[in-house]
Amino acid sequence: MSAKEINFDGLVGPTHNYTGLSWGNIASTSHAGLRSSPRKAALQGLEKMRTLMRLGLTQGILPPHERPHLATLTRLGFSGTPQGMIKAAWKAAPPLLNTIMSASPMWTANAATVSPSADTSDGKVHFTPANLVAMAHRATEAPTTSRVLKAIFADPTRFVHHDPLPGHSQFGDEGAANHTRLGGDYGDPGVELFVYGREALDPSKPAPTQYPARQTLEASQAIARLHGLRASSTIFAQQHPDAIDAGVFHNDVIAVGNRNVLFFYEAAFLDSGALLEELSNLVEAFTPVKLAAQDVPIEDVVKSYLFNSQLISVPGEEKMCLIAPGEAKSTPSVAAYLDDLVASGGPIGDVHYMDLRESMQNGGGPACLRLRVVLTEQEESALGARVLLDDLLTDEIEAWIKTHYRETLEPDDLHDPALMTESYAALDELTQILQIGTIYDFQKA
Ligand code: SUG
Repeated sequence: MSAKEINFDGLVGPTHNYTGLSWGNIASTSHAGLRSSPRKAALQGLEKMRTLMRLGLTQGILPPHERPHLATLTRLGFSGTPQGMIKAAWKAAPPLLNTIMSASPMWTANAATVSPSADTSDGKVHFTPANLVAMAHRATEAPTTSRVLKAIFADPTRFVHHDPLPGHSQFGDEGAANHTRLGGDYGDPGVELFVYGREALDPSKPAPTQYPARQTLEASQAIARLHGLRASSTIFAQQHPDAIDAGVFHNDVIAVGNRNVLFFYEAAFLDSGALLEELSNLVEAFTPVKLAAQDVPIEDVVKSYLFNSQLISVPGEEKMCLIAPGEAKSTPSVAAYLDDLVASGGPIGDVHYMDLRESMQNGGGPACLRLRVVLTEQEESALGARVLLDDLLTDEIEAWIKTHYRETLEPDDLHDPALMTESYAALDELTQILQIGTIYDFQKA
């Protein structure tokens, strides 16, 4: 069956800010306290989407979540008017309010794990929203993500939605950021590679010592079971604990795959030898592209987010293309490596650099901002909302951003009650533009 990969990018929300919530994500902690630009962030993201469209790819979009997330404040014992709750939370502890103001759902690589219909035992596309339990500000995302995915992939004859895994660190799940599908054509049965940071049931196994390993083997195994994947073409590999301790909090910060190509850093996996052997047995014409540690130090890999590039097949082009962050160009060791890589005649023939600085300063590069969904033509035509971009919709979203988003936001602005009113009004309008129905709590009140 023929199928294509559609990137569903997260639209940056109106409260995009820097308060350093993600321990182990060096960009997030090192930019804490900076002034952000929600408008610039959203426009930078939209420009990436336009770039992929210009290359001939189908591009999807996922809406931001409601912020402030008042439901979390209610669960934490705050009550009264929304304005009163915000004031009380700020007074109790600003970090508490920061937690419910983060625009982190923009990084849709963490929204869910998705298995295409060619890989699943019932021939349907399976979705499991990530529980994101490792970080408090992200642990509240799954219910809204689930609502959004169910609204878009609504047809029960084609799409299956699982509940997020139980909310315990033993089942810590960060979604597609730790999941790569390899194989031939997108419509052919593929090999699903799950990369985990630690084995929760066996603490004697290697694990990072400084920063959290957010994804467990147990979570990855549960998703493979839920999705009905063939055991013979499902691989579980451990990320190198030293990489996590160097700031690689998700596998997509150190490796990226597409079809028969895996582009990765030498020190990405605990046992690269075994993984590469398994992949060469399972993937036809498997082509590993390895960056040696002696060519680029891991600090530059993390700083530049080289491996958080999107590796894409461009229609009509024989070679693949990287959609890389601008920081890869401004990091000399990485820029030189990429020039050589393109000139080498290997499977990667081109690099497009994108300015995503606003998202990057929170540790979110090109690949963090997108959820890959492989769909057949029939599945694509069954989508239940207006979320596939064309020029008209992209222009409408751009105008919507320019009308509603603030130019700048300081961390101290987050308790401004006007920010809530503005954000909710904007999001309410967006649901109409996207024809996605009622997905936010505030719309039900
Ligand atoms: O979970 N940053 C995100 C970045 C996610 C990147 N995603 C992938 N690698 N796929 C995170 O650490 C920072 C938010 C803040 O500090 O407000 C943040 O959540």
